[in-house]
Amino acid sequence: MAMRVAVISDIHANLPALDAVLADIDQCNADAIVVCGDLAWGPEPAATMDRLMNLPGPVYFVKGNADREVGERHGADQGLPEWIAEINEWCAAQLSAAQREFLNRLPRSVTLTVEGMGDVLFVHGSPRSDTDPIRRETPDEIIWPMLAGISQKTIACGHTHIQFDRMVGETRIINVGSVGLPSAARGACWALLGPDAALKETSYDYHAAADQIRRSGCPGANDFADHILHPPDEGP
Ligand SMILES: [Mn+2]
Repeated sequence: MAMRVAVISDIHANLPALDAVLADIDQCNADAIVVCGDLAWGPEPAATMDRLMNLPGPVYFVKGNADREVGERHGADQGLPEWIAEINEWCAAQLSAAQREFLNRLPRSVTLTVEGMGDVLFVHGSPRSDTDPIRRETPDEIIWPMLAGISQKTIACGHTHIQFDRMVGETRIINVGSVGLPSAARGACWALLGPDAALKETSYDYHAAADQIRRSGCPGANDFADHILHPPDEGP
C-alpha cells in the first residue's frame, strides 16, 4: 500500500534537534518514518539510540557510514583521521551492547512505495556506497555510476548535510539534509514524501542544544556546539 513517509537522516546524536523533528512529524499523520543513517556519532549517542529504537509505529532504518564505523569501532588504523576515530571509540563505549548490535544489523538500503511517487530507494550516501557524496552541484556524470543497476525512479539520501531535490537524467534525487548537524541551515532538516516531496526545516532552541552538547563529555563537543551555533555554508 502506498504511504506517506517522513524521512530523517544524519541525526548525529543531537537529541534536542531530533526531539523537535519528531514533534513536527507527529503532526503530519505520516504512515512511517525512514531514518537514512548516521544516528549515534555525536554528543549524546546512548540517549539518541534509546529514542530511535523506541519510536512507536513503523520505522525503517538504513545504515550510514558513521553507524558502520561506530558499530565496528573503526580506528585510525582503518585510515580515519585521529579525531574521527576518537569520537567513534567514545560513542561505541557510550552505547549498550544491544545498541551497537542494532547499528551493526542495519540494512544498507530500504525500498518503500510512496503515495504519488512510486517505489523510492532510501540510502545513506548513494546506492553504490555509504560514503558517496551527492550534492546539489555534483555533476550528473559523477552521479550516474553511483546509480548503476537500480530500478527505482526516486532516491532519498543524506550524508552531505544540505537539502536538495534534483533530477539526474531520469532519476529524482532527494537529499533530506541533516537533523543534527546541518550545513547552510539553522534548523533541523528532514523531508515528507507523498504525494509530493516537501523539504522541511524544523526550528528549535539551538542555543540550549549547544549548551547541552558542551556538557556531553564527547570529544570535540565544543566543535559540535560551534557548528550548531554557526552552521558552515558547505557540508562535509
Ligand atoms: Mn554520513
